[in-house]
This record gives sequence, structure tokens and C-alpha cells, in this order.
Amino acid sequence: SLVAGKPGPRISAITVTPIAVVDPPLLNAAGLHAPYALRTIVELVTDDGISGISEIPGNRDIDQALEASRELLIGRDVFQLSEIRQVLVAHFGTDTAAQRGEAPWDQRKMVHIFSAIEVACLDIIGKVVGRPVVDLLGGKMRDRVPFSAYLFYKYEGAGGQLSFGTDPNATGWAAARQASALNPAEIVAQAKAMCAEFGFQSIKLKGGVFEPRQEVDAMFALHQEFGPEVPLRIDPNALWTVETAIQYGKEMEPILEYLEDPTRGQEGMAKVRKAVKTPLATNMCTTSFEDIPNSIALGSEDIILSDHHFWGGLRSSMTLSGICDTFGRGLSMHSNSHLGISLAAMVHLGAALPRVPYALDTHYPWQSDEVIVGGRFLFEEGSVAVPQAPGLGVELDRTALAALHQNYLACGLTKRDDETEMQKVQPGWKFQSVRW
Ligand code: GKR
Ligand code: MG
Repeated sequence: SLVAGKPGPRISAITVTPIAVVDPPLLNAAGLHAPYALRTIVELVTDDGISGISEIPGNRDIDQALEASRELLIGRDVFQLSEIRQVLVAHFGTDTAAQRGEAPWDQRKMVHIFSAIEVACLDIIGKVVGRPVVDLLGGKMRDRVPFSAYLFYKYEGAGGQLSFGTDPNATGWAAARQASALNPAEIVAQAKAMCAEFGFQSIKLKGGVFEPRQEVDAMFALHQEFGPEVPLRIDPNALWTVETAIQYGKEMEPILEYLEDPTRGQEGMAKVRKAVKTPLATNMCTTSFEDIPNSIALGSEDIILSDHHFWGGLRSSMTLSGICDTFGRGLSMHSNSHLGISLAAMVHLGAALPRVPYALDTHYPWQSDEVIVGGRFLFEEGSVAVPQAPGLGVELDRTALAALHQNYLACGLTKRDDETEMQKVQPGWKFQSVRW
């Protein structure tokens, strides 16, 4: 029978729910994580009652823009993803590079909106055709997707209501996650606890917190503890000068798998890349398709850390993968504090990529809440099995969603602001885009 031209399921309802999830006091270049990380959960429902979901970083401006896009989206066929994107661009315009901001995380609006809508539509399409999202991205290249341990310097504290306090009854990783990590020995202890729980086989340290000597010492301490078979990375989020990056980059050549955003900007990265043998990775200097020509011209990195929340969705990330292939860039994945809907999308993408040469980033071990039925994802030997059910393969736990939305209302946060959080601990502390 002829199905061509048959309209697909049409969007009939859009629900945007901001939530706040417990996050420990993690340190980074921009300051300190608040006791709650904000996420936004988007649900689209079609006229024939199919629900599709997605998760993006929480930010009230983005939530409001999503609300404002409702009129443009109601009645649209979920299969018409290019048209949906075009309609959104025609209404809102596109983001500029400057809107990304200087913080470690991306602050553009439209990329998040595209991602939220596209992922929820793909969830619906998967349910309509009876296939997991990975099959909509070109098919499954692997059954399990490997992730890396993601270490943070941190103050003692569990986050959430406990804030800098701890739960004396916690055991295992839940206890280790509360401990302070302010020096190399404490970072090694954190790594051991996280790897014991999740089985990670690569390790990343979020740097840009202490002066480079301390952070580089922590990397050597990790190397000493885990040996040469565990790949290591450090990410100072562009806080080092070119000279500092070259000096410490050279020192760490024997122990690093890659060096992530050692310095700010494509020009600076290109200078470091010429001087240091270790591959350079970025989620800061080449962050959009518009940045690619200059990246290629300058040679600013070896590996682009994609993030479907910032690159405008899962299909855009597959496009990026093709571009990376063409220009000899590696591709891996960046992360922020997140729950299982984002993780499911990351796993489908990770399973569809032609190659996954580096274990992907995830903050998931730092979160304890969940918003999906069945609770938290399991990691085995550092990997997550690709969900097999149609669509994303995860369903909203509506009771959990309501509780996490209450957290959002109660905590009073409306956007991520690590500098303000840091000032509560160190009055007068100021973010500096280049520090050492
Ligand atoms: O969660 O503090 C954090 C990280 O610093 C995050 O915001 C970064 O975007 O993980 C990120 C990175 O790799 O730069
Ligand atoms: Mg990074």
C-alpha cells in the first residue's frame, strides 16, 4: 500500500518541567556547583497519544523559549525534523558564538531547544516504527557504550539538603562521593571508589581549580596508582596560558591519553598542539559547525567532544561525526550533570557512531536522583548497555518528576551560576577566563 505522503503523528501537547537534582559541591574553573543541578524535562505527546521525552540542562530563559515555541510546534508531524528546525530558526534566529559564553558549559539557547525537540521526536518516531533510537541514527555499531570516570576536586558534602554536610549512614560510592577531594591523595581515593563502583577503565580529572602544579601532581598520582593501562585525561577548562599548557602538557606527555582544553581559543590551542605530542580535545574552542572551518585552518584540536545538547541534537552529532572523519578529527563526548533521559540519548548516539576510540564523559555517578521508571542505569565495566525498547527505551517516572520539580521550586535556582556559589564559600572570588 502507498504510505508516502501519509501524515505522521502530530504534536498535540508539549510539557516543559524544570527539575532540580542533588549535586555535591564540585569545583571547577568557574567556581562551585550549587547543591542542586538544574535540568529540564520535555515531553511531547502526539494526537494519537504517543509520548516522547528529552532532557536538557536547566535554565529559566531556555525553558521560557521552549514554552514560546509551543505555538510553532503544535500540529507538526514529528517525522518532519528538518522543517521543525527551520520553523524554529525562522522564529528565533540562530545562536552566535559569543552566546556560548566563557564558562565551561554552553549557554546558547537554540542548540538546546533543537536538541530537546529533536530527541523527543526521535523517541516518538522510534515508538511508531518499533525501533530503538540508535536504529534511526544509522544502526547499532556496538551493544555497550564505554564511559570514563569523571573526577572532580570537591569540598566535603553530599549536596542537596545536606549541602556541605554528609550522611553518616552512606556506604561505598555514596560515602566516597561525599568526601572532600582537595589534593592528589584525595583525588586518587575518589578515583578508586568510583572505578570500584562503576568499573570505569579510563579516568578524567576536571582541572582548572588549583594551580597547575597540584593538578599535574594529581595526574601523576593517578598514573602511579592505576598504571599505564588506564588512559588518563585532564581538563583545565581553558584556564592555562599557552606557555603553561605547553610546559605541563610536555611534562604529562608520557601519561596522558589526551589533554582537554588546556588553553582558551582556537589560536592558543593550535599553538599548544604544535608543541605537545599528546592529542588535544575540546568542548570549548570548537563548539559549533560555524567553528569548524577555522578549526581546520588552524589545526586547533585532534578530538571534538560532542554533546547532543549543544550540537543541536543527535542527528547533528552524526553529521559532526562525518565532518570529523573527513578532516581527521576524533570524536568523543562531553557531559554535564544529568539524569537517565540524557544518558539514554548519549548511549544511543554512542552506539551509532562508527567509531568510539575514547570512553565518553559522563557526570552520572555524581547524581543520585532519577526521573525514569526503574531507577538508575547500571554500569558494567564502565559501560552502559544500549536500551533495546523502541525509542529512547526509557519512560518518565511521573512521581519522581513531580518530586524533582518540587525541589526546583523549593531551591529557588533558575540558572547555573558557579561563581555566585563559590562566593558563598570564598567571598569576593571571581571567575578569571585565563588564570595561570
Ligand atoms: O560540571 O563543572 C562541571 C564541568 O566543568 C562542566 O560544566 C563542563 O562543561 O564537563 C564539562 C567539560 O568537559 O568542560
Ligand atoms: Mg571539557
